[in-house]
Amino acid sequence: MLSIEQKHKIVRRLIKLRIGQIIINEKYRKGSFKVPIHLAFGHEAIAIATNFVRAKGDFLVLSHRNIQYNLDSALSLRHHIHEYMLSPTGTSHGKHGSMNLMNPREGIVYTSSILGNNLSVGTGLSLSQKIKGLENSVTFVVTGDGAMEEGTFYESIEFSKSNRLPLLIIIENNEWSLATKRHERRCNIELKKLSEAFGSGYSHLTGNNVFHYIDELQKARANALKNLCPWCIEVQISTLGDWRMKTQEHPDGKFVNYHGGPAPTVELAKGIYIENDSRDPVHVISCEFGEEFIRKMESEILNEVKMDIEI
Ligand SMILES: Cc1ncc(C[n+]2csc(CCOP(=O)(O)OP(=O)(O)O)c2C)c(N)n1
Repeated sequence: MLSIEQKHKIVRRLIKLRIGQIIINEKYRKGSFKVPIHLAFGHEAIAIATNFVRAKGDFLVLSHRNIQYNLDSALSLRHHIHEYMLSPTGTSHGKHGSMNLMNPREGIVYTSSILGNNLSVGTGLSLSQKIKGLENSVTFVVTGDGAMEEGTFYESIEFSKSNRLPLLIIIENNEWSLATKRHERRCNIELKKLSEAFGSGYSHLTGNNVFHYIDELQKARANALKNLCPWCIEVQISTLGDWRMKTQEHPDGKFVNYHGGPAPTVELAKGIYIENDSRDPVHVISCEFGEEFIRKMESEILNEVKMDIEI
């Protein structure tokens, strides 16, 4: 059970992550960065929950869309921004940029821009922990619904089950892969049944409530360790900040997933809320703590950020 102080700290991290992304988006739009970035508005609840639940000695293994995990773990927004400028003062000394950004000091030991590659690397890392006798170490791998189509997804579940490895696979299912919606490109994959077929655990997370996600991840981590098996955690996510293209066929606008690049509809001047429903983790915590509390936190964090970087 989280204390109210712990809850406030978590809310603060979530708002800080949203503000950090908004500021990066502004700078991105102005052409300040040397690398392409995949923003993750709407992915904040699962990222904060994962970083909160990870124990010392656990590994986190990421893919191209990793800002939500890395920015929350970064020493400061300034260090993170410097990394995107490929500056030696960046989080990773300007060597990894965005799509391969890792932070081993904070347990983010590998990040890959090669779709699906992080699953096999994560499985191997988990095996190495077992060989070293580090029995309490869990490896978290984050992937998307598109990456699930890579063969290594299935091989990694099979391998970690066969070798009794506690591997937590977090699938951020935003229903999109580049410019195609899931149903446009493939059949539905019933991940619950697939997990059962391998003897892997499965959890389905919806609603973007960071505290609920923490609960569920803690249970999944404990179960994966107890049963020494992989655990798939499918998280329903909407990547926010999209735009709508008016066409003859879609006079009200066809949804366009911006995948990478600046989010066209997000602006610092509009504040930290992007949607007024459960797709937006900021809206969800606002329902629990009240808008006034969130706005106060927003302005405190913005003041801190202004002292740290030039907006
Ligand atoms: C092996 C490989 N194939 C193709 C790509 C190109 N690519 C980059 S991101 C992406 C789509 C990823 O979709 P998803 O896993 O759903 O993540 P999302 O971007 O939606 O968060 C593709 C096909 C790649 N990076 N690596």
